[in-house]
Amino acid sequence: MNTDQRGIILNLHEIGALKFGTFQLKSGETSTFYIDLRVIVSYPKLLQQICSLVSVTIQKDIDEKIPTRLCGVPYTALPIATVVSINTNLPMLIRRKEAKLYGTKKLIDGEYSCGDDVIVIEDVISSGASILETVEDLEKSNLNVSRVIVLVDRQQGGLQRLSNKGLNITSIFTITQIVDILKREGKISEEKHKNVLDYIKNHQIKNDDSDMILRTKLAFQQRAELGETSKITQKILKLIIEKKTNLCVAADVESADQLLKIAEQVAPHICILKTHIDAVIGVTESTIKHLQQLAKQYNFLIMEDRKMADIGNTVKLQYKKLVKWADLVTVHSVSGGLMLKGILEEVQQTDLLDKRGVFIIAELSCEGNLISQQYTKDTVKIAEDYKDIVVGLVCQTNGVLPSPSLLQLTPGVNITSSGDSLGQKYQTPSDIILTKGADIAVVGRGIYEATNPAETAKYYKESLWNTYLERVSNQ
Ligand code: 5IU
Repeated sequence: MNTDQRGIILNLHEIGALKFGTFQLKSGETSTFYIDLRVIVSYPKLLQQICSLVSVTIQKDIDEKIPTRLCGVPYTALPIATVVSINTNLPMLIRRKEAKLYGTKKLIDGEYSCGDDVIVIEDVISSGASILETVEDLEKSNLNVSRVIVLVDRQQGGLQRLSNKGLNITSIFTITQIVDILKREGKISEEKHKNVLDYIKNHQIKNDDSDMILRTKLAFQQRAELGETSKITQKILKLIIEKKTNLCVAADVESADQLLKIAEQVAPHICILKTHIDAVIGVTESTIKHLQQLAKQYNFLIMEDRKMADIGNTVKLQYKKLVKWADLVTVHSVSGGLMLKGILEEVQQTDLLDKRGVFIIAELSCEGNLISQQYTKDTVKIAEDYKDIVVGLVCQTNGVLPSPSLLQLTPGVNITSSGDSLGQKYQTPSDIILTKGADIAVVGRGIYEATNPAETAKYYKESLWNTYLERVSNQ
């Protein structure tokens, strides 16, 4: 720590921005220290010194031309971001705190283009919740948060938590550095110093992977009742509960006749029939009608696994044909969230909201695929942002999907084979439901290539359902 930084800490203490004693926090908790940087606006010289530190910290990014915008987290960090903006000549954006109340109102003020890199500035971090809100709003506006700079880290685990979520986040000061200097300079007693360190140790935030535990531990019924579960996801959950099946059969056959035959055989045992209609020869309107009749009679949904991946406008065009008959479709997230907006618009126009849904591919089961961890993480965010239309993710690993209001669909299940010569990797029903955290399992060749597809489907159905019951009973 250099003399400028030491000087800033001493000044902050002098103006009462750093207080030590007993304080009641907003949360109701009692803290042994209180950081209130709002007062710095009344000390322009100190404000300038702090902002110079921030400017120096981000200079390397500016030199490398990474950021194009700055954004302060309201309210305390706004004047800091403003001064840094003037110092560095980086244009600034403001995230409105109140926009949420009005739904359609703009979230971000200022000028920007889709994909701009933004540096977020915050005064203090404890849990990191307000930074996350800002990051989410920026991302919803198609901005990319390249870095987060925090003035003071209360060292309660918030910074680590956000860093684990993939954010490039650093702090200028930690509370330990602050109290070390203040003790050394005789500004606070040994006892106050110790109280602060004890407080940090005993007040670490809980790591909230608890959401994840919640999803796999909650029963489908409980998940259907959650306020944030969409109508279409509720519909799927209710169907699964009624039929006691979380089996989806992939009917990857070559002809329309074979498709109808396998659909009839497995119909009583499935919640979803997954099709690749574009690969089936001889499909006519009457094939589709027949499938729909079966779906109605045996209470299952039809999912066209088209894995659309084009720009929004093209996906919307492709979807125009599918919306008429496919209850569910799959999409890749590679072109970003706006593609889902196109699908949602199409569903609204055809008055089918609550009857149509999308699964997004977040991971693939085949060897050598190019999906990275970051891609998967970003896909989860897109799913969360478009919950009205997205019913869940297609993924392979436990921990990817935290939200109990979304569904995890996992392909690559087979009890008699470990894979194929083209990279497919298989797992057992119990691997998929217990270890991988799947809600719905997809079985293709394991069923349609079996000597008796109907019996085999029944076997998979029971095995998957019993494993699901085991999972939720192990609370
Ligand atoms: N499918 C996968 N893996 C994936 C994705 C989709 O196998 O990662 I995304 C599809 C491909 C096929 C079905 O339609 O699921 C699995 O069929 P088999 O059980 O026959 O391998």
